[in-house]
Amino acid sequence: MEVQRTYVMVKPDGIQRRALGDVIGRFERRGLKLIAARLLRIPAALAQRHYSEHKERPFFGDLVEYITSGPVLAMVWEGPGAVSVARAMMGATDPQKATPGTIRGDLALDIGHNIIHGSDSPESAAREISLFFSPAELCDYPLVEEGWLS
Ligand code: IDP
Ligand code: MG
Repeated sequence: MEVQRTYVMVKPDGIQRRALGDVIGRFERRGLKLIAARLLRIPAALAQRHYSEHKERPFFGDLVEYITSGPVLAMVWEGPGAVSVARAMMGATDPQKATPGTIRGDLALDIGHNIIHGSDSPESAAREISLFFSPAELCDYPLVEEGWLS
């Protein structure tokens, strides 16, 4: 499987719920590699760009308000098939429909407070990574276990 990078973000409710260690631990245990991480309060203009595909949706205003309501942890994770692997680990957008064992299925109850974001395609990943990180902030380094994972 092709090595990919994906943009993952623990949303403000995930930070308030003290879910950072759990979420990061899941990605580490799966074998993905952390390439970049930054804690930030997203400015409204950046939130609108990040979620621009949803700008006509009725929940867009609430979504921007939610994602800017406190700090988020922005991350880039890398590994074979990282984009779809991360999406599967997150579970369905609506936590009511998310399978137990997934992040949303284990930690969330409400679509308006679903803990985590992950890119939905390699193209979205490239766009979202570039919104939150400069190329120099992406760390390229080997992990000794890589030969055991791919
Ligand atoms: P995703 O986060 O699983 O990719 P999207 O459809 O891209 O799901 O929606 C982006 C985010 O918008 C969701 O994670 C959720 O926070 C919010 N959202 C999506 N649909 C609704 C809704 O019907 N009501 C409120 N918020 C929603
Ligand atoms: Mg999405």
